[in-house]
Amino acid sequence: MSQQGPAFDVNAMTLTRWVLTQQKAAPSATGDLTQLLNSIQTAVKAIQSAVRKAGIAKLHGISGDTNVQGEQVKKLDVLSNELFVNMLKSSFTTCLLVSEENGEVIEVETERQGKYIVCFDPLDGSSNIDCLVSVGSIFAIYKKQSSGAPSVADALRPGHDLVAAGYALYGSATMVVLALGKGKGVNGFMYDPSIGEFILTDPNMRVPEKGNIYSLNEGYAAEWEAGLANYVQEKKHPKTGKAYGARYVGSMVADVHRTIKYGGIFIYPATKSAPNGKLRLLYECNPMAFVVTEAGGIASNGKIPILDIQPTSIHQRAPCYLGSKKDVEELLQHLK
Ligand code: P6P
Repeated sequence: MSQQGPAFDVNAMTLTRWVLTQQKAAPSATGDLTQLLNSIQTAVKAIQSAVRKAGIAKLHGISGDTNVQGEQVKKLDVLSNELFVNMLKSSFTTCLLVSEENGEVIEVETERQGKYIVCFDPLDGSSNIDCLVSVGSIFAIYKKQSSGAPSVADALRPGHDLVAAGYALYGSATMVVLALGKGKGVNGFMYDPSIGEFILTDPNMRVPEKGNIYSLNEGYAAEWEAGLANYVQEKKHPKTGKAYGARYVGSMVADVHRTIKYGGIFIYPATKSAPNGKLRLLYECNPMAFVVTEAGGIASNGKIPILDIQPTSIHQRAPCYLGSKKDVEELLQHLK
């Protein structure tokens, strides 16, 4: 009798296989980046598991709680940060880490050092966790260029120096989106919990040239510069054509992923009280700008491409206007 049940793909293109394929296609590759990306994959698998059982395991709320076993539970973003730090350090491929959760750079101990610097936000949007809104992890990878011991200068480099960047979205499903630069494009891998692997479901993701969605927090409208206010007004009351739709999750990974998939524009602007906006350059704006740019979109700080900004401190902020080429260009005209 034939076995009934869903077709099982015995040759699935997993993230692990895909990264290995890229390595083998690059003559100078040593396999270190493969090892690094696999360590990020492990951290993401563990985070997605914690995020999805947070309510049950009482992982929500402030740190210091105790769970039913009386164990001290870590706040999800503390847990996520420790997972990233431990997996990256034990990959023997990194020498310096910059985390949203750590005030100073983390230098990897000499005996475990490798040639990469990783800037990451282990759980972006974590303030949304308790109401079950999507959250994400964001990462950006540089190869060390300087000689001698690693220092903060090795992380203070423009985003166009990145060798790879991406994010994990813990949404209705979990997806890793990865860009390796050098024209390799942007690829999306959906997590299949039945086999514990990320499967290539969105090959060669491209940002539509123009969309019909604008995404920003309109609660700050009183603080917007005139150009931005005029742009948003025009999206709502166009002289010709249909008005744009408004979508804003308040979780950068969710808002940017939707912008890549559907097109349109995501904005976290400069305002009168926050002239550099809110989003952090090294581990929010740069990695997202790298992915969006590799997918054919545009990412600007309102004056220059985000990837051209020369960082001066590891937690500095930058205004962020990114998405479909035509939509961002139209906004930039209004900001002039
Ligand atoms: P606001 C989440 O706290 C975050 O860092 C990003 O993920 C998100 O895009 C932004 O802040 C939301 O900020 O001011 O609109 O709540």
